[in-house]
Amino acid sequence: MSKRRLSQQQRGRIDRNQQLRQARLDKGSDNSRDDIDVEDLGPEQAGLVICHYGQQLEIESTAADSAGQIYRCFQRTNLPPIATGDRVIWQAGSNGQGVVVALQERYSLMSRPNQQSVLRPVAANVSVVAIVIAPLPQPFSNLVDRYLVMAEHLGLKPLIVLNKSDIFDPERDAAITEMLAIYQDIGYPVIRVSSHSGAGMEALMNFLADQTVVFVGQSGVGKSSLINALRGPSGDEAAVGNLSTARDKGTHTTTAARLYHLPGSGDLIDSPGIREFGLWHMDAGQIFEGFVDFRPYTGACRFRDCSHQSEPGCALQAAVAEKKLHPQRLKSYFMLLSSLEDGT
Ligand SMILES: Nc1nc2c(ncn2[C@@H]2O[C@H](COP(=O)(O)OP(=O)(O)OP(=O)(O)O)[C@@H](O)[C@H]2O)c(=O)[nH]1
Ligand SMILES: [Mg+2]
Ligand SMILES: [Zn+2]
Repeated sequence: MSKRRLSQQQRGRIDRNQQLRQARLDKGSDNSRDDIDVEDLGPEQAGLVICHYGQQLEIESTAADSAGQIYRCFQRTNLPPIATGDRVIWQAGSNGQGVVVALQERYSLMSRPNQQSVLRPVAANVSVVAIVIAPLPQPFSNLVDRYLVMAEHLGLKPLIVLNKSDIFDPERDAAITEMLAIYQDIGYPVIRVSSHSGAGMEALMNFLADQTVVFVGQSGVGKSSLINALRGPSGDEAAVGNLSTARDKGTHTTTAARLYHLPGSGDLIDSPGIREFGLWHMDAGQIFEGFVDFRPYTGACRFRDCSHQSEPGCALQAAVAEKKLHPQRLKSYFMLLSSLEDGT
């Protein structure tokens, strides 16, 4: 292509931009996204994704002169899906909207399938997964196990948080005590707290200091309430929703993952509660590895393709018989495997 043709193209673009600017001046402020032309964008700068909902990203500037300011941005279509917690490069537009132009390397990415069974990124650059349960709504150990497998698979540190200790009833909730004992025996940290009474909150805060933590679990267990309690009065508290009166279930108050800074150092990511999610992006071997208490028995069964159901010489069944492995864990493992097969 000749230099002359290039310069003609350039001149054409300059003319078009001038017309656009003039049109904007004539109209006053204009919020339409189509008007953002490359030449209208400010310099590239670093930012942190605070929230991603629909097509929009909320980006917090991390540049020294504007640190902490929030901008609404779109992302360039050639970029992969971007999640809350991602570090990005973005450019401010002249109409208050910005454009994310690059995704920086992430050291972790937690994804899970959405309602339509499409695997979606939820939180990036997370170091701890806080799995929250409560006496109400009633916990499912299989859901906790799914989160544990996912955390192990991603190399993230899991923490199990029992919230609402103020309404914990040792008799009614005996099954929860038993469930938590299993996790503690395996070596998982368990912290009992109440975001309402403040009990245990200091221990939780100490565990989370300097970390980037994503709070996960069923709707209504109090993830947003815990985040509010950890941050203290801020003026931009996360929304909290009552349980449905009929069934003691959560009411899906949080609808998109959102990052909050702790007053000291550390970040908390609130996530929408879900009741179930599949692990079908993993294979059976990866799920086995996600049960850390099974690891001593890897390759120890008599048959190499042992299904650990009823074969002779099964090391896992032997460990259960010797009370070295809790039967509930094996049961949960089979449940996860069968959910892989039926795609749920
Ligand atoms: N008794 C008691 N209730 C609590 C506690 N923490 C939260 N709650 C209540 O539990 C309900 C649900 O709290 P949320 O913080 O909205 O729960 P969530 O896990 O964020 O729910 P989703 O956003 O729907 O996933 C609210 O009515 C809270 O007031 C607690 O420590 N004790
Ligand atoms: Mg919430
Ligand atoms: Zn076996």
